[in-house]
Amino acid sequence: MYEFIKKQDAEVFAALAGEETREQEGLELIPSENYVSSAVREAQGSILTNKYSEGYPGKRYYGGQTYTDVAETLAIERAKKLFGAAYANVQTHSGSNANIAMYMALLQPGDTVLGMDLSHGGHLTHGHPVTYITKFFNFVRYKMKDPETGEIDYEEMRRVALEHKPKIVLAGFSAYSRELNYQKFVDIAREVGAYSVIDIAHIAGLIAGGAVKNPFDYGFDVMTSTTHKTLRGPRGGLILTRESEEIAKKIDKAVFPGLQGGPLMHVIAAKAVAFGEALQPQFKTYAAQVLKNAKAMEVVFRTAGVRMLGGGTSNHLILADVFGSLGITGQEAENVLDSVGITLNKNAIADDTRKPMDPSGIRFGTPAITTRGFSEGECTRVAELMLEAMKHKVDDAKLAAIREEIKVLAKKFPVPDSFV
Ligand code: DSN
Repeated sequence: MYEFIKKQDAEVFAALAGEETREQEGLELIPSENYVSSAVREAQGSILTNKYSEGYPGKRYYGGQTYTDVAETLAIERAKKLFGAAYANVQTHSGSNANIAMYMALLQPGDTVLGMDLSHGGHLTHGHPVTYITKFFNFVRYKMKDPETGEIDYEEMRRVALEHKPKIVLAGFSAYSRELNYQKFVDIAREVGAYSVIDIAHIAGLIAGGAVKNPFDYGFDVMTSTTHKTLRGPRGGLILTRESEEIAKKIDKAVFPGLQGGPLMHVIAAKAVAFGEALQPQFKTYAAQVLKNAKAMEVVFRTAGVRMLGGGTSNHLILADVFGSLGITGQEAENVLDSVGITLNKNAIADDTRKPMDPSGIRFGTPAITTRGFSEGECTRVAELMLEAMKHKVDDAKLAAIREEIKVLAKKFPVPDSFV
């Protein structure tokens, strides 16, 4: 592998080879990461990177689009089928771009969005003050009513909506482990005349695989997403419109020429391949197993008395208050687990009193290890080893033994080349 890079560029080759070993010998528990198939990587590494294709299939600004049109149309049609959408835009380079384009399509400067507070699980692009979009749009927030159950404060959400008259009611999250009450979001949006939008980046694969509910079944107008998390595609974005042609047209215009220039046609071809994989029956089994594996890890943490935000998980991720329960900070936990070959991320917990760079929590999940073929037994063991490592964070001999066990486990479950 990488034979041309190896001959030509020793420095980049060393980085790629190092990452290859890191991924093969360690366990990836960052819940927003996954492994793609070799077919997805072939498409992403293909000659389509050579092509400029501004515009959309059949309506491009440059010539030579016979094959780019085929690739993009396949991606669009497969995305529509996967999610039950009438329209799909597959051009956004990322989930953040998908959200920005969605705001540009549906809002005028100064309009208001009602979204989830970052500290309760929302995403930066849902209106965190550090982001540039907050200079143009006004963001108001909702939170969990009770971090112990994860239930959203829908009454307060409705009150804020009635007071601020948002143009968008935005559901979705990047650090939240329960299912939302979709009907309440849609009802509140309709009551105040807002668009109902959900950012499904984290759970797109679970929706596509039928392991969790599809928000379109509850009447959401638009769904934004990434393609590289549970959906197991290349890094990129996706915007789906349930039924309105008017909204879909606004979204297409906002993506190009509004926000982006030439689409990444190699990535779009890789999206088409990944969506094709997600349409296979095996993907349903995968999505269901992601949830079962997360539950198995939840049981270990609960038995050990570790506080989990939302009281546990109904999806692919767990947010654990390790500082409150084990006296180890999120950063310390991330470091010690990294040293034994387990990659996850520190994460703020609801109303965290600690700083974002060294918060109280860790966030971890099962999409990537499930792709490797882990089932509940392996996941239970990984959760036990995580607790052991955190409890013995200064015991080098113990940590070395855990590192060895992780390496053996990882080697037993190599990252597969193909999922179909
Ligand atoms: N960085 C992603 C995540 O980890 O959830 C969200 O953008």
